[in-house]
Amino acid sequence: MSRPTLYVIPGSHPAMAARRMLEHKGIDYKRRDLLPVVSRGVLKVMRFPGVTIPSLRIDGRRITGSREISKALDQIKPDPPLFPADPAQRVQVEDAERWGDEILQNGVRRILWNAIKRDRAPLRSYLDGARIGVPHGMAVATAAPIIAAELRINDVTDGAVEADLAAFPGWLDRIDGWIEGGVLGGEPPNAADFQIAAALGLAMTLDDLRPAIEARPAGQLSNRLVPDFPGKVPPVLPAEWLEPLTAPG
Ligand SMILES: N[C@@H](CCC(=O)N[C@@H](CS)C(=O)NCC(=O)O)C(=O)O
Repeated sequence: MSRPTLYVIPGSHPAMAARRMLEHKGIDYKRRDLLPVVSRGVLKVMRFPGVTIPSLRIDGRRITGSREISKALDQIKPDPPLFPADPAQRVQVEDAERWGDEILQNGVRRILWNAIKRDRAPLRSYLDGARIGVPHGMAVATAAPIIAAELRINDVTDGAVEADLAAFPGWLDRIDGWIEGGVLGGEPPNAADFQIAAALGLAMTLDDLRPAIEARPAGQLSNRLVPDFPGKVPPVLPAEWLEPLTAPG
């Protein structure tokens, strides 16, 4: 098999999930770092089936989407498996992975872009170790149109982000429940573990969110599977939006 290429955006949580899954499988790959929005054009020209990150070129196949990638990796290299062999357990992992993609991943993305809208300087910290073809300082200085596009593409309204933060404690309860029930946090880690751990890894790069996450089983799972998520955003979100996360009990 020629060396697969994984297309990522620095700081992308589903891309981090794909990276960790490839590493977990022991599949050597090339990483190509792209800037948001620019990524859409590149993936289109390369005839991927979608325009989002992560996308993976492997074994002559072009795959777009973190969940499509987890499935394909198990077909291409079954060991160690990303999905349990037992059909009932597999459904539980698929459900948790889907929730991690559709609910948690989108919520964390909206929260991050809302924070970046308020202070763009931390963008640079997400570029650590990335090769984007332009100096990192220049990328941040010229990021305004990219930020505006991401706010639009991802429906990042203040109302949506306030609602995401209100829902966040319930999301953490759900993840802790899955860990307690053995759907997440087992050995070997499954596709839902990687999907959810990567989203929480990105969430914990925000100083506003980390204290509410890191000590919980969910936060520990993330730190174990994605210990080095680059990026750091100092406190920037309105204090009243964070009350659901800081309220005792
Ligand atoms: N839910 C999909 C979505 C991916 C997604 O929206 N990726 C973002 C990066 S986190 C992206 O491609 N953003 C660039 C853009 O939309 O221009 C997955 O898990 O693969």
